[in-house]
Amino acid sequence: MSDTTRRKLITTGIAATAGVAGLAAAARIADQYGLIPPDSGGIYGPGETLTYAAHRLLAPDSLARELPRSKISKVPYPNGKPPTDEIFTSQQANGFADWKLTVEGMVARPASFSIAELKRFPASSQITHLSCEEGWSYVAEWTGVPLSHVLNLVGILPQAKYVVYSSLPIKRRRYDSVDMSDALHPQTLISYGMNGGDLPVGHGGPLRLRVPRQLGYKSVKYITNLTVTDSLKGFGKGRGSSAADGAYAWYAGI
Ligand SMILES: Nc1nc2c(c(=O)[nH]1)N[C@H]1C(S)=C(S)[C@@H](COP(=O)(O)O)O[C@H]1N2
Ligand SMILES: [Mo]
Repeated sequence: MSDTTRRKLITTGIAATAGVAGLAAAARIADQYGLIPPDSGGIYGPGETLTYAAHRLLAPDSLARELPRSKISKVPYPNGKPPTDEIFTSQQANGFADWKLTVEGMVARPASFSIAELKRFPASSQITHLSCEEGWSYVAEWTGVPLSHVLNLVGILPQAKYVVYSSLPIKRRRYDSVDMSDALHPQTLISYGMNGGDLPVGHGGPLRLRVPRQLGYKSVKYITNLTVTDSLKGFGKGRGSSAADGAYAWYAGI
C-alpha cells in the first residue's frame, strides 16, 4: 500500500468513526497516530483533533499558495498599534541593534542571534496572504530565514515535538507554537523583511514568525524567544498558544 493510500485510509477511518460513533471515538483513533493537538480537552476538542489529524495525514507537506507580485496589497493592514512600552521604544531608537532571538530547550547548542546575524543566513522570500480569523486579509512579500535553517544550526533533539515562540513582554506577552511539520516547513520564516524593506514595527518588526499555512494569529510579532520542547504543559495555560488559552484553536490550518 502506498503511503498516500495508507494516510487516506487512516483519515477516512477517523472521519467515518466521527460520523458513526462521535468525535470522541475519532479522537481516540487520531491519538494512536500521535495527532492530538494540545487544546483537545475543551468542548471543541474532538473537532480540533479531526481537523488537525486530517490536515497532517492527507497533506503533510502542502504549500501555502504563493501569489504574483501584482497581488501585493497596496495598503497592508496592521492589526493593532506599534508597542509604546519603553522596553520596545528604547530598542527601536537604537535601530534594534540589541534585539536578540534566543533559541533554547531541546536543542544541542542553545544560541542567541542578532538581527544582523539572522540577515547573514540564506534568505527566503514568499508572497502570501495573511488572513485574520476576524475576516480581513492582505498580501505581502515576506523575507526572512527559514525557521528550519536556525533549528538545524542549533540541532533539535529527537524527542522534540513543538517549537514555542514568544514576543517581548509588551503588555500582554503573546506566545504560540507549531508542531515539527510546520516548524520545519520551507515556508515558515523568521521574518525581518516585508515588501523589499525592513519589517515595519506595525507588522511585527524587527522580527516575527511567519506561518503562512495557518491563520494570522499564529504569526506572532516582536519575537525574542524560541523554545524547542516535547510538551506544551509548562507554557501559559498549557494549550500551546495565548490564542488557544483564550477562545481560539491551537491549530489554525488554512
Ligand atoms: N505580538 C503580537 N503578535 C500578533 C498579534 C498581537 O496582537 N501581538 N496579533 C495577531 C493577529 S490576531 C493577527 S491577525 C496578526 C496581524 O498581523 P498584521 O498586524 O501584520 O496585520 O498578527 C498576530 N500576531
Ligand atoms: Mo487576527
